[in-house]
Amino acid sequence: MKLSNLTFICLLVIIVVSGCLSNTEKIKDYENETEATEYQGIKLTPISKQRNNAIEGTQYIDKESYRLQIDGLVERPVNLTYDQILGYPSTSKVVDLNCVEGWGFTAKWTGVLFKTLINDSEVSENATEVIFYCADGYSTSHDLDFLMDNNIMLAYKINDVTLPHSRGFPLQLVAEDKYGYKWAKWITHVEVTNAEYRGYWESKGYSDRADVGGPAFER
Ligand SMILES: Nc1nc2c(c(=O)[nH]1)N[C@H]1C(S)=C(S)[C@@H](COP(=O)(O)O)O[C@H]1N2
Ligand SMILES: [Mo]
Repeated sequence: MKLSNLTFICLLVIIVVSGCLSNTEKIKDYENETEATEYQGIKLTPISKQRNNAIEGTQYIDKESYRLQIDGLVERPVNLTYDQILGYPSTSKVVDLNCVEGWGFTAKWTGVLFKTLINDSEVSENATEVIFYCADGYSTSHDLDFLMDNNIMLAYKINDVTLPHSRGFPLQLVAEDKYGYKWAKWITHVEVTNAEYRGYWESKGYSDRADVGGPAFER
């Protein structure tokens, strides 16, 4: 009896400890990176003061097994590793994120321009729209011209630190001048198309244009 009690307690301890270990593994974000407080004279919102919300909570994407799939109306579909993405020329810019619900923040974003990322794939002549699919089942879309003409980037750093898991690691779209729901996080798949598409919130009635300052709802 005593022995089996001891066995039971040991098992319990093992389960609890292993649970804790895998948890700390999960929540590990950037290390040895210093957060920027301002950039080019613009004061940045500290990451700890930035809000965020997501339909299914934080997604934990493994850096090693991660692949970004780019396909649809392109000559050469590709599957990029995290390191390949970081290998492209990087760009930094201060951009405000404005959620349609009224909150927002100012951050320095660092990443790769969409047009740079898509260049090797060669977009087809008839393409008009780009869909961003995310690890949590979320999706949103943008006009191809919007992404190309406004130097829209996919960010892997915020305020000089690697995008935390809670914030969309490895990639968040910096959809400048569009409401927050157009800023796809945890992007896994980019599809180029010429079909109409309505993303997660857009299909529920939120504006597909989503211009900051414009109407929230629009059919
Ligand atoms: N994959 C995914 N991306 C998402 C969302 C989501 O639920 N899932 N929410 C969107 C909304 S409504 C907002 S306001 C921003 C918030 O981004 P943040 O974490 O940088 O604050 O993420 C957007 N991107
Ligand atoms: Mo939002």
